[in-house]
Amino acid sequence: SRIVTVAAAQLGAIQKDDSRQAVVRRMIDLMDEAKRQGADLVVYPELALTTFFPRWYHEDRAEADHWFEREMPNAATGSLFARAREHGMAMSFGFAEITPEGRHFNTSILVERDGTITGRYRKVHLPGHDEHDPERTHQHLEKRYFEPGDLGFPAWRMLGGVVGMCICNDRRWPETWRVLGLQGVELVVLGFNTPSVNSQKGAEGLEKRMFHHKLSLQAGAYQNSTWVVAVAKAGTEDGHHLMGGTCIVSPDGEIVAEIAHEDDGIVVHPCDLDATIFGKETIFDFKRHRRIEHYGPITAQ
Ligand code: CDT
Repeated sequence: SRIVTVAAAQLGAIQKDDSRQAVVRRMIDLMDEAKRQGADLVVYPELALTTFFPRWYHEDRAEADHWFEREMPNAATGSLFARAREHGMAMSFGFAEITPEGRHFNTSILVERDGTITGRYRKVHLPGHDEHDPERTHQHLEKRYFEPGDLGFPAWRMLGGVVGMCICNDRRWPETWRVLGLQGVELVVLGFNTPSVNSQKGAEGLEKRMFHHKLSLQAGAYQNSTWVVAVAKAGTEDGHHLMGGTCIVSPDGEIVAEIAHEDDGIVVHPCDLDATIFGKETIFDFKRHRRIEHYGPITAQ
């Protein structure tokens, strides 16, 4: 067996006025607890360092730049990297990235046990809209503040296995999972900030949102025979509620661990990467069973 013990480290709400330093202190507390529980890898949410700022409209987009990180690690996150190195723990977290050329991405990284950033992923499927929409119950302006990721869906050799990332809305797209699956991915880590109501369909409340969340994760895991670790930023941020639903899904598509509250907290599971082998060599042996001659429309307009 190849056991990677993973801690899914959920963050409760982050208010607009909370500093990066205060959030990093919370992340370190979760990391210390993950260490006590034997974790090799700790996974934090999407946009872990700030509130979910795409809910706030700025006519001048540049006014949102203060939510973005110009380098990683930086002054605010140096202590997080240092503590991870001290613990010999790998980690993954999301943040808003601004490149030296001034490009904006919704990004997450994979950091090795020694602090090296091995993997960088930039969110491909940006949900929401790019102009203020008074018809909605709340704004979801990811298309205003980010451009679609330009790195595809890579996977990396890490922790003795093959690890990939995606971010939040990406989990709803089978293409995300299959592109990762085709690289033999054994563990997919992802963070999310999911409002508990649909801004365009008020009646679609928490229960259905949670169902679609888990449905997407469980299908992605099963159909590609991979572990999935999905981590929420949850709770009420300046009056806006984000659902929880942090969980770890096995390559059989079963939820094996989950968090039932909406505060800071971890859930830990020993993920045996060898448990991915059966599915990959039988029903989802892509080499034997895929019929790509029929898949052309997927990449056509
Ligand atoms: N952060 C993120 O991608 N949230 C989306 C909300 C979709 S509704 C605009 C999600 O897929 O959970």
